[in-house]
Amino acid sequence: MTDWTDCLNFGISIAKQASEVVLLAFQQQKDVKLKSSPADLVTETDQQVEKILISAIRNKYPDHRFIGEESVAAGERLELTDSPTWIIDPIDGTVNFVHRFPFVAISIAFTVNKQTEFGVVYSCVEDKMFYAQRGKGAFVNGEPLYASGQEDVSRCVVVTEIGAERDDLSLSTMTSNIFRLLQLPVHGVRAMGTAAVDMCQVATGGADAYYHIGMHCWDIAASAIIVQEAGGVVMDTDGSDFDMMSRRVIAASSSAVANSIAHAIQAFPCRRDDED
Ligand code: LIP
Repeated sequence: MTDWTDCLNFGISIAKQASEVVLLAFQQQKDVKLKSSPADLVTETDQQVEKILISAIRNKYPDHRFIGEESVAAGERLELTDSPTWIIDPIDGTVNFVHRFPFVAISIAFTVNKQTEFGVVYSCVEDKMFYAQRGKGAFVNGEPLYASGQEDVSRCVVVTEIGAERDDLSLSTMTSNIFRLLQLPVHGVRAMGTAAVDMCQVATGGADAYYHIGMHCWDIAASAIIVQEAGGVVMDTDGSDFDMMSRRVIAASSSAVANSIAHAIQAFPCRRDDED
């Protein structure tokens, strides 16, 4: 079995280096462009950081492949193969970044044979480096992470996102899902504006669950393994196995909480990430 620790350490070091570009631009005026909706934003910094990360990795590992948010937005085919693949979100929380809301992350996952070997989520403004390697636990700034283990959904803080969709069906499903959860009831519902950091809150035990429909593989691939390695559970919102391409995820402190949320919420249709 190959040990991917060197790749993990490299991922951590380039995330840290690239964060200098993010933090410098964070305070400045940005040139903002729209992608799929009026709430799906991109800046020059997103594109610049993705290029920095990909070129650094390509120099060191010329045979490895990439799935990058901005490369896909620019027309590159999104295909997860068995080859070693880096799945990159250069700035998760671009809306936060544009508004200087202080939760933005560089998210890097690494897969081999379509299985995630490690994930790195660097929450740049907070200076929190979350990472996990398959079978080796999850950490933040070197300290081990543990999910809360909570089993009773009515005692949970649940994180979710409003998302970028603005069509009537997505909006009404998303808001009625929050209503349904509050009716269970849960202790609270939160949204930090970045799926990667949201899911890492489940890994810390600060939140007990996270669910979202409509995000992409680069938003959640890294944080999914961080939650799992912290002892949490990750599944599809329909209760089936987690599939990073399905654009639906529940991350939770326990199977009981994940299943309670899966029963409570409804999904709206969205194309899979790997659909042509
Ligand atoms: C965003 C997410 C955010 C989610 C949006 C979007 P981006 O990623 O992390 O939490 O609600 O749907 O995917 O575009 O900032 O990388």
